[in-house]
Amino acid sequence: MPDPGGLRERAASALIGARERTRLLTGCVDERELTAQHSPLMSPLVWDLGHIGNQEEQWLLRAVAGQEPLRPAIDSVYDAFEHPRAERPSLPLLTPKEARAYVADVRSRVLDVLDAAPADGGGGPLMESSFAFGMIAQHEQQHDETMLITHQLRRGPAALTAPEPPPAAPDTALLPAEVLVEGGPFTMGTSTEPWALDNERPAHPCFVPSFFIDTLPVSNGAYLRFIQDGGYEDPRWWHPEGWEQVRRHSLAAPLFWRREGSTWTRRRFGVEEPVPEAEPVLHVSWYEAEAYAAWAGRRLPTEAEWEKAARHDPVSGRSLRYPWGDEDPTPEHANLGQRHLRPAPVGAYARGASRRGVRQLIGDVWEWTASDFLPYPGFRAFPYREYSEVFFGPGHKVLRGGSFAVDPVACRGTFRNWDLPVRRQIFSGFRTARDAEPA
Ligand code: AVJ
Ligand code: FE
Repeated sequence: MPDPGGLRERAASALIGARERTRLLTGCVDERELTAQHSPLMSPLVWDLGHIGNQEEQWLLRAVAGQEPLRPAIDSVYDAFEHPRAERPSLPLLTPKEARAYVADVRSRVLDVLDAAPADGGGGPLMESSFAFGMIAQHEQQHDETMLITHQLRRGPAALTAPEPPPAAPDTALLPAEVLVEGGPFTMGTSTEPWALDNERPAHPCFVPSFFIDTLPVSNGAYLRFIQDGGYEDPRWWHPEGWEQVRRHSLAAPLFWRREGSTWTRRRFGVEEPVPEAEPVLHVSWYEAEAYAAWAGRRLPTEAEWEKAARHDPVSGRSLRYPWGDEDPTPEHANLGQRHLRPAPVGAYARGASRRGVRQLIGDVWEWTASDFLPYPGFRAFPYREYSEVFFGPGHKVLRGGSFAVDPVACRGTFRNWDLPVRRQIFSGFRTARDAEPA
């Protein structure tokens, strides 16, 4: 079939890229480790695998192509809303062998559907279903990030390796600590990004007063000074619920850190190593990020501030797709796609800087914002309420920018992630902001 606009090619390569990563994450440990629960916070890896295939079957084979269910009996097993993660090991899961056969069967049928879809550059059937293919590729990539978190929580020797990320750019020491973003309106969200999910839509004007934002994410070295200054012992810096967490769980540092006399080490994908001071801090909760910011005399940026810093071009007044412009990310722009198993040092990726010079907004670490996860004005849930709508409200905080574990297909200047403020097994860090004094 012809492929005007390259829609078919883009969808196929996004699906194939996601599956290569899934195969790596589920192929580097044995059967026992695939079915084990490495943490009550996570599913067994084999559940994620079956769920990836089941969502693909439901949204592409059944909804788009109108096919009959392949295995209707397993729908409920892989329904994330029916079963919380902690109880998934006790479900009648497909075995690793069965799950692999199932996802491969679904995928070969999906590629046939894609191949046969009538192409119509003018917004015909392929254009319309292109979103569904993009959504499913993003869904698989999101579960690949979830599986990478499971790998990080897993005990035992390393199962994954990757080359080191690039160093900080030579100009890092000369960068200003913060950047001014002048007050005024900008366009938040998108109505044109073809694979943007429901919560990123629609584009709408948003007025943001002047503020300063950190040029770089907060580093381990800076976070260590908070620890050494008694940050975890002083309720002044903490949200009451954050302080409650500190006391109940005796928190004293980010997750996976361990004190060895006067030095700190951390466990990273099965390897114990000294905490690298120049790297963005990772595995902190929203409460820890907020406490650090209070201690530093600053605050977390709101979600609108983060997006304006990342997308607004002060010259044209337009909102860009990415901090550097409208081109898709390359390995020169950002640390994405699990090419590396860690963030790059702060100051890396000079080519990925925003128009105002803010670095590493995309990739490296997810950045906590001050904001609750809420719908934009004009929000419409699609294709299902359970993707975003059921999570709206004060219980979930927004994270922006994506981590080293996020694939470019699931990462844009408009992309919104969310989680509970206590969560810290995720690849989360932050940067800080402050109000600009009125001129
Ligand atoms: C957007 C990362 C919060 O993993 O819970 C996966 C993505 N939604 N399957 C999640 C998602 C349905 C979601 N997050
Ligand atoms: Fe899912």
